[in-house]
Amino acid sequence: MFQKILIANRGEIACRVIRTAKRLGIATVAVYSEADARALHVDLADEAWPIGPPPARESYLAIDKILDVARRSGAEAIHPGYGFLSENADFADACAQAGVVFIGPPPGAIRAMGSKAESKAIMQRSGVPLVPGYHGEAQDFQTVSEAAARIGYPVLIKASAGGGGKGMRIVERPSDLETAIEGAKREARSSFGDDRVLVEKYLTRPRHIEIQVFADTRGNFAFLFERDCSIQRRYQKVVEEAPAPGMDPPRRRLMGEAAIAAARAVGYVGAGTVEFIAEGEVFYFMEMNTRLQVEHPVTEMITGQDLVEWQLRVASGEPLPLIQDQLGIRGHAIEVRVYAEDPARDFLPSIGTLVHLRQPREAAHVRVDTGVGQGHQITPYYDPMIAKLIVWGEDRPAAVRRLAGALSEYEVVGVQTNLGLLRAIVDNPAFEQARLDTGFIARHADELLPAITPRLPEADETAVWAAATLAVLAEQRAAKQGKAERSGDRWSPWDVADAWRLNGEGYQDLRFRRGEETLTVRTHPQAGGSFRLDLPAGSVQAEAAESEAGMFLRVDGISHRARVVRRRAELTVILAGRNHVLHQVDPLAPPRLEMAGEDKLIAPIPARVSRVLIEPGARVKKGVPLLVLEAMKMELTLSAPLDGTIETLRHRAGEMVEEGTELVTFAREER
Ligand code: MV4
Repeated sequence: MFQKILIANRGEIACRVIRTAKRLGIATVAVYSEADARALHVDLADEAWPIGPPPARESYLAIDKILDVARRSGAEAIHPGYGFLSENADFADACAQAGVVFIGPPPGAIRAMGSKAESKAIMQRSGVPLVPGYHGEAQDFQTVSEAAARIGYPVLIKASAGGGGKGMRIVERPSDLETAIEGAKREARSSFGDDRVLVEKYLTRPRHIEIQVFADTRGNFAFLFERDCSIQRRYQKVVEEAPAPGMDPPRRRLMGEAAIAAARAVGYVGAGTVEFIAEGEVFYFMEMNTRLQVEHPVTEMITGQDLVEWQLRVASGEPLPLIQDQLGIRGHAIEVRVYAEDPARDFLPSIGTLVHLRQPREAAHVRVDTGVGQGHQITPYYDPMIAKLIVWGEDRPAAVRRLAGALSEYEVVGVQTNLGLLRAIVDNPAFEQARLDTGFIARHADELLPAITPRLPEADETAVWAAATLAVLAEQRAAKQGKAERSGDRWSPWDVADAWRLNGEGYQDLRFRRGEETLTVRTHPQAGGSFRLDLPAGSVQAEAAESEAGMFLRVDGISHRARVVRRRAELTVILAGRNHVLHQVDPLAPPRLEMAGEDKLIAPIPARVSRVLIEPGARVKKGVPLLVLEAMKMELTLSAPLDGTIETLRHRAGEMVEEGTELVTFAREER
């Protein structure tokens, strides 16, 4: 077994690998970019080496820098995690040339499975079922249309060089085929520089079921059963679970053996995942991932195995820790990916500081794999994952219940998150009844992604205002007590925060703003530390007690749990599983500057200007693309907010811009 390994990754997977290495007594070397200098994985590792500026291509993708650290630190092996260099055959080759063990499959297997056409040809030879279709070189319309007729409509046109759904076109009838092929070719050419297409039988409601396979250097193979990853959004997995609902043992064995056949065909070693789309009784090969998947923890939870330990043992030449017949399934596990994304901006990454972060309490059957903590930054350079939440239950309903409970414990302030979507999925009857397929989110979009946030029940609405008000009053009391203690006259009447007034009952008015709504709450201190609050819905009796677990609030006898987090004048009240943002209005503050109107083009998130599409002086119509921004391997096209003449372009291609930066100004006469 290794004495010291380097983890060529960051975030939750780096922390996760370090955790297993430590348990096995293996020393760990972390690498970090300037943006990650205070990241969690840097703290957890035995040693940490800087490898460059934040952009991944100058740090986590910089093969020479990583191998240089491996050499200088004496690391014998490198764990690539997932993403970054984990499926880069050239990196695996470079490790071998540097005499460092790459903890992953042989480069040849990576290359074979990296090519869509080659991987399908290998599957065909190995008897692994492929979707009925045509993948040939001849691309003339006659050939493709005859193939489509043979397959039977509906068919799916896909880019041969593509992946992740780019360029896919569903064709319901022959008359639509030619247009669809032209569209797919155009998109394939612009996305992949290769306009070849293939045509397949279209499965209308498929499930995404993948098999975890493992192979060692002694020719042993095993499959660690399946995961169902059907709930995806824009081809990104959102919920993963194991075992797949409704899977029966004979079919599981069939799929497992097909997956092992695929792995064996390429001389596989290490952890791999064979992805299938399945519908009814049939299942077809989609692709093979030659890395440890993000969702591997659900497999670990139902098999009781540590897959990173398996990787380390196999990479150091040991045999598989268990053989097939020693592996079994116990219970059910579900994982959700908690992301800093903004549902109001089509789930664009939400960049910022995790001012407040409270993750579910870890327990026997609740696991939180995270790479961040309170106060850490979600930056525009990397995947905006906050954590993976994984739960286990004796059966699926128990796991679903435990997941709902764990999700209710999440508290995040400082960035937007997808927690609302995750909670809606887990509460959705179709999910609870395991009616899953890859169209799940699209089909239930109205319930899962409501255009407007549904109003809270009256009692919760009142509780939100009461929580904010009592939090401010508690702050004032604490400040007065602090002042009294510092003044040396603890009992001075001037320092009692009881809203005492000459000739009348004491009261204090507090003003808040929520969106466009401004509200004054008159507060009347009562005996025993409670307050009467005059709210829009009427007066209520309210009291609160603060603890590490948050605020315990009682309003007219009804109790609520809440958390109030202050950021300058902004108060975020976390209550009933949602964040409610209020602003405390300081009556003495100057009037709020009007926000920039729609006649400006400002950067919605920190990003790099990747393309400028216009010149100063150009006249543009509203909606015309002006700039393309790039953040975390995603492109965002910004269009003209009005008809007008471009006055100035503030930033050139290649420059980094902060969120809120003004990018383009329009000539004054048209503002
Ligand atoms: C399909 C399909 C239905 N029929 N192929 C999406 C991206 C790529 N991984 C393959 N994908 C699909 N291929 C045929 N013949 C449906 C999908 C698909 C999908 C597959 C797996 C997971 C999520 C998906 C979401 C939409 C479409």
